[in-house]
Amino acid sequence: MKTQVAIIGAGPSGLLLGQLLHKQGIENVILEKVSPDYVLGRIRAGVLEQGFVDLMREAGVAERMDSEGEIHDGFEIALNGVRNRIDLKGLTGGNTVIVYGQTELTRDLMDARTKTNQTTHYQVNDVQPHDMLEEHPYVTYESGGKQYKLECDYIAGSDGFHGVSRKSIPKDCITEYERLYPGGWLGLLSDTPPVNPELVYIRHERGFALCSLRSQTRSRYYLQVGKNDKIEDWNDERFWEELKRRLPKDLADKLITGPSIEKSIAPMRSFVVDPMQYGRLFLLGDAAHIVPPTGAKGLNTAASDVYTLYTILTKVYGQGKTELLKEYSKICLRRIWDGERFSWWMSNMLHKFEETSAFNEKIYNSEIEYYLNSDAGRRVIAEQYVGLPYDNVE
Ligand code: RFL
Ligand code: PHB
Repeated sequence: MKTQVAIIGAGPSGLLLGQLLHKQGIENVILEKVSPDYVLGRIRAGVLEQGFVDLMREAGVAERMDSEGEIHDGFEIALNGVRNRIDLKGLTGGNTVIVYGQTELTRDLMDARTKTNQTTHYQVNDVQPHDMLEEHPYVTYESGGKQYKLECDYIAGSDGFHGVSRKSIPKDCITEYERLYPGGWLGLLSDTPPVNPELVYIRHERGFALCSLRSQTRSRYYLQVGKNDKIEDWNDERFWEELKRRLPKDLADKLITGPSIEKSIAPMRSFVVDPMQYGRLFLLGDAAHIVPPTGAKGLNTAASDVYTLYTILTKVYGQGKTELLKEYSKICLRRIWDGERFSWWMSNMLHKFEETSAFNEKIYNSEIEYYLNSDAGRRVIAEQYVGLPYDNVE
């Protein structure tokens, strides 16, 4: 078997890259470890920057996102019971974000791939990239008891944080930067009307909370939980009680609760690998970097990697500009570190970690109060939340 670009992983990064390359006439095959239903069952991101939205449009898969996604002009940060609005549109000269679930956009990308008869092999095992430093790399895998070899020009490693792509690079060729946070996010999805039409991020002495949504009838709430907490410790009743405690009073009074349709705990981690490439293997999205979810940057930083690789490969195949290939990592990492810094900062400002000294707690409280009470401070938050521009690829 032969293709131009072998893509490992059918998450949003791999699927979006595949669709964009297909639009440019660049053939690709996706290899995915689990089933389509399993991929769609993972409830994750909800907030899309303009850059992501533009890529979905360029890929020709934006119809449902444009009709069902909600444009958000602002969001709130509640500090010790007081609500503060960040007017994204006003503070950034007209920029906004779109609330549209990762599950939905993944479904749209999968459907587009099926309609255009592109190949995705689901439930394949032992995926392994080979000869990444050679001119003719290939990927081997097992499916239905048979071994396969997929020859290609380039390999896109978009198989998430636990995937095989990054692990295939010799340790002495990369540097990994990591910060683990003591605790995680417990998320609950319910078919109840959201407590507020816009997102509310909450700093509270009992810990961080977030009120998010998928639509005006479906809510997504999160609570910061301890590092040893397990999902079994949190029945729905305990979740709602704790959320009410952390909400500003007016919101607590109007919170509508209901049975959860999904509940999971996500760890909080900052992670970057440098460089994000090894010969003809290019890492994208969570395979190369992770952020704690506080700034809503995970999927959005993945999108800028997709943009960069897609633009480079289009110029390589269309204009023979192979010299651009070695620029991939450098172009991606500049913007990635912006996303890492913002997510780390938002996490520090809004969470309560046991390891933080009483002095630092006071400093964080003072710092976020300062930002929220200053026009310049709110603008700094708004500009990063809507997403910094993509770097030129040339
Ligand atoms: P994914 O989504 O992890 O997809 C990787 C795919 O690769 C497959 N795979 C393999 N396939 C073949 N062989 C192997 N050996 C393989 N190993 C793995 C996996 O099965 C999977 O299908 O990575 P991708 O595509 O880079 O996408 C990244 C995003 O999923 C992630 O960054 C975001 O979800 C992060 N995130 C958020 N990002 C935002 O931009 N805005 C948000 O509001 C936001 N909220 C969130 C989030 C992540 C969360 N969790 C659970 C970590 C909220 C949460 C709670
Ligand atoms: C979500 O809706 O899942 C969500 C929104 C904003 C975040 C993280 C997650 O910062």
